[in-house]
Amino acid sequence: MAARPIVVLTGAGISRESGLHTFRDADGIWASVRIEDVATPEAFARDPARVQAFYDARRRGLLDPAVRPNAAHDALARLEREWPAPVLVVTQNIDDLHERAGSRALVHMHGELLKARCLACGAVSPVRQDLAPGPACPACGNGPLRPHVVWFGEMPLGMEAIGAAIDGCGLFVAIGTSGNVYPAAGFVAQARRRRARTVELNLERSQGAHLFDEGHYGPATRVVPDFVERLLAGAG
Ligand code: BJW
Repeated sequence: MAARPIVVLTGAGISRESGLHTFRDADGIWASVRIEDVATPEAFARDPARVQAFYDARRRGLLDPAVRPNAAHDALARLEREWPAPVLVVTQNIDDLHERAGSRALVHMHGELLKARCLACGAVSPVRQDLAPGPACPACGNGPLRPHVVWFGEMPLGMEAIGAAIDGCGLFVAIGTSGNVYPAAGFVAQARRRRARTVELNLERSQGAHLFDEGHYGPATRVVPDFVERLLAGAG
């Protein structure tokens, strides 16, 4: 039978072994900072300096030379290169580790830490420096910049393309995500309605594990390369 398109949804767990924190694990980001203080438009309106400092620190962390793509990112880039049908990676992560590993068909549904958005003209521009104190918008020259990330209550990016890809896929794989945050947590149900095979790859069973046809559990650097190897060998 002809190979069918694949959609891969990734979350913070895939980047954990690259040195970046997850959100809801015991040592995760939300254990030390409240969502309401840093990850909502209301928080930014109330205390922009605090929100900018939170993302400035994470941007500096991402740019640390020790933070590099791991074997799981590499395996997904290989899958895209070698699978005979389209492979789309939809990531909730704002890091750039998928691109650095070589993934090209990629949607950052929760935005990108290395981009900023102008509050005046809306232009999105690359950024590697702190936004506090902020540089001016390179497009209009005067607007203040905010991180180009999707906070709670804001619309995730690329939803139309993601929906179309899930509707047309034969395999949906979720990697390193707890399934707590919508709309991403609902993608598996959409894939099931379209009769795609659904697979969870995670450190442990997520709260939505029962929604998947199968699960493989362990660190992403082990389970993702193993799964990709089996898929490409035709025994997936
Ligand atoms: C490993 C591992 C290893 C560890 N190997 N695995 C009530 C019901 C339903 C929905 C809502 C509701 N009330 C509000 C909503 C909507 C809301 C929402 O979902 N809230 C829930 C909390 C209930 N969602 C929104 O507001 C979204 N927008 C929206 O819905 O717009 C309206 C809309 C309507 C219709 C269609 C479309 C849209 C926006 C959500 C924005 C999320 N933003 C954040 C922060 C910004 C970016 C940033 O700062 O980085 O995005 S929150 C945070 O959570 C971040 C992540 O992308 C996201 C998901 O987290 P993730 O990746 O799953 O991480 P963890 O930590 O939760 O899980 C890690 C997993 O890895 C764990 O399972 C570990 O076991 C595993 N792991 N080590 C493999 N080595």
